[in-house]
Amino acid sequence: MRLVKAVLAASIGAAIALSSSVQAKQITIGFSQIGAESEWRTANTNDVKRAAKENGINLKFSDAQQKQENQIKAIRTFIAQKVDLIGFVPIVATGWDNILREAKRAKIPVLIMDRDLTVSDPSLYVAKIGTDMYTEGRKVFDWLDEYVTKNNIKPRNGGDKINIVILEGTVGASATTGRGNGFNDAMNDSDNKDKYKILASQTGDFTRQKGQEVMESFLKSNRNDIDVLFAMNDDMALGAIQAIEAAGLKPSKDIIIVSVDGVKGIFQAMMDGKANATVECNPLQGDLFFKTAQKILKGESVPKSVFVEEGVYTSDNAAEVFPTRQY
Ligand code: GZL
Repeated sequence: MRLVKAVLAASIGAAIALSSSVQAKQITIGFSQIGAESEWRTANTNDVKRAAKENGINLKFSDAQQKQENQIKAIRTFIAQKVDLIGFVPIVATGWDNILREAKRAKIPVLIMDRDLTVSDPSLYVAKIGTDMYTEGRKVFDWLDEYVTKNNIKPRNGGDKINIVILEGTVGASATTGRGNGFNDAMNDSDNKDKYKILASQTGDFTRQKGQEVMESFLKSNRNDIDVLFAMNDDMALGAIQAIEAAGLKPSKDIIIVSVDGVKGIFQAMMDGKANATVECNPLQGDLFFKTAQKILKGESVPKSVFVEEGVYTSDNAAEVFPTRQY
């Protein structure tokens, strides 16, 4: 009987030691971030690093400086380092199949954050944590149409069309295609679709500088015809505001300005009377990302795609909401 008790005690001891060693083994995650092109991206990066720390993750973080080839190199390095899991934000939607096959051969799970990707085999990544960019685009048009109707906005040039210019995001990025498709579909579904005309649409690559430059070119060719700017992120809208003022026009009055993200800079512009509305795209995805990663590494099943919460903010509620903003 004493032998049985001794064996039982030893095996319980071994089980406790094993479980503590499993718990003690810190998870190592390799994460490839796009770069630092916008206030949104900086907030996203800060939240990833905060959440990794708070979730006890050993984070290997790589900044790709806006280049897909740098992301591919970073993922290959993570594979060589035998990390437990690979996370990345796909700067553009395509061109990932080969490197993700290498990760699959190395039996390293891949979890996507923020932007979406298109692969030939959905098993090349486990899941995606991000935002619903198509709905963000639809929300932009729905807000604009309600604003134009409620305020009885008329074309500045006396014509019969409300003329819209669009500052697009990075070419090939899911945020660009999603928001563009959402905006266009909402317009085409609207009873008021014949009121609007898209005068020009060009990439500003999600940066403030390019947004200003492209808006300057729009104004050069259509100064007195533009009624609305839809900027696919707030940073490009902030650059465009500088161009609009330099052209002697009043942003948010002569030209209605609606954008996406909800960063502090656009809240300040709305409070200054220089922007009209922003559709939130929530960058605070870190906790959801690392909790999902931990589930994956425990062998638990997770949904293929999870969206974080987001709202719409206007110059009417900017001052009230501003103190609560986290990014
Ligand atoms: C959207 C994100 C976009 C932001 C931009 O989820 O990928 O990239 O809207 C950022 O500000 O550059």
